[in-house]
Amino acid sequence: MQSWSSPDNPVLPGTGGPLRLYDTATGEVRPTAPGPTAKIYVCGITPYDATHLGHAATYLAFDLVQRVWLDAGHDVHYVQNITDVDDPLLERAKDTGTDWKSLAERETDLFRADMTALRALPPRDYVGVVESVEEIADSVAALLKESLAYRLGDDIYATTEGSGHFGYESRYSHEEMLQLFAERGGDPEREGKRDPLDALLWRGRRAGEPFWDSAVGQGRPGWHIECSVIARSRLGMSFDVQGGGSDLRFPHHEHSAAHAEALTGQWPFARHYVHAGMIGLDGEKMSKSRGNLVFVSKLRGAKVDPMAIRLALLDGHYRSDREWTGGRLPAAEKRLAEWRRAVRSPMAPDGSAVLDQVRDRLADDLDTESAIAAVDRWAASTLQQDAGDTDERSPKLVRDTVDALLGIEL
Ligand code: 5CA
Ligand code: ZN
Repeated sequence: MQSWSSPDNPVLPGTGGPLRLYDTATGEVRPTAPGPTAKIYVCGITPYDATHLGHAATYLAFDLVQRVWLDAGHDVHYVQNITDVDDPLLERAKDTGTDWKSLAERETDLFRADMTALRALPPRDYVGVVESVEEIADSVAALLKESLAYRLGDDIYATTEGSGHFGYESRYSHEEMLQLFAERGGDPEREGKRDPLDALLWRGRRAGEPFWDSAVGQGRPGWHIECSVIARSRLGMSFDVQGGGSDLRFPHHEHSAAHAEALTGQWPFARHYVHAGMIGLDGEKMSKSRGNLVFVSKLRGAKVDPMAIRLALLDGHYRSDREWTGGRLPAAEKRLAEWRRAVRSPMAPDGSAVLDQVRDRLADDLDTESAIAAVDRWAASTLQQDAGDTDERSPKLVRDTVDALLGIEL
């Protein structure tokens, strides 16, 4: 699939330090330790509706990971998938009388446009499930051959034993896993499964559903094996960061890891599992199924500056669940206007302290609030001295810092 275009990214003087991130699997903030090329996989959208602010917040958190690594001198190999065939997409297409392929294409286009407007750096590999069916089926066949998977009717399930580490990523109790599995697309109650937590690898052909001919018969891939295969084939095992929202901690990331580990006999799938908190509206997680959504494209359509949306979403720690309230956008617009006035002020002081502080704060598990506060302090002191006489002799360093590290164009 085609990715989206990259914004210009200024190179800052010097280099940033190593990025520390909270790892769900170990429960601690640990340094990431990439080689010359840092490798990251971020779970992509299921394109049956437009990008809402929850999606955007999650992708912006991982955009910062990429920016901090680039600033630390790494090349970055970023892979993202598109779940362009799945139950919710097919249901929405049916309910609205739309062809599922056109629906996926339309919403993926909108997502690309939203990400471009928000100045998210694009993935190097943007990979659809539909274009990956063959390689996914080959992996399912390999699991069957090793007796790490079994057939149940026309479907195929993975055993949870294959990896030898099942449960390490999410660290939930068996009871919690069972409950989350039932809530998030699993089928613990299905008769004939060897273990209730076994995950669907391949869904045999059903009447009225799209299917493909493959090494394991007719049908379509299950959810977790998609990301498992797409990530492993592009990045190999033990890549640096597997990312997504906290609702992917279990079962999705646990099973994706387990499938790859079972198949290769290598561990771990990823060296860090990183999860962004949920954005809520009116006390509930913002979700397509609940319908309580604020869309990025709607805000853009209402001429809201995407940089204000970006700043509003970054003004909160990426790991905390947070509410989108009516005051967030006006506050971000005000802050953005101040920063823009400050970088145009002839009184602006040298920005190297701002660069040091923003670098330091982002490297510490993406502490965006403190990074923003550092720019605020600089802007306030600049504007205090400013008699209101502005010109274009902008202090380039702060402008570049805010651009390269926070992704905000002033
Ligand atoms: N296609 C799968 C991943 S392979 C999927 O979960 N798609 S999604 O469209 O439902 O979500 C895309 C990303 O947005 C996921 O990382 C998900 O965790 C995140 N996300 C969904 N809702 C929210 C929310 N309210 N707040 C923050 N992140 C969210
Ligand atoms: Zn995924």
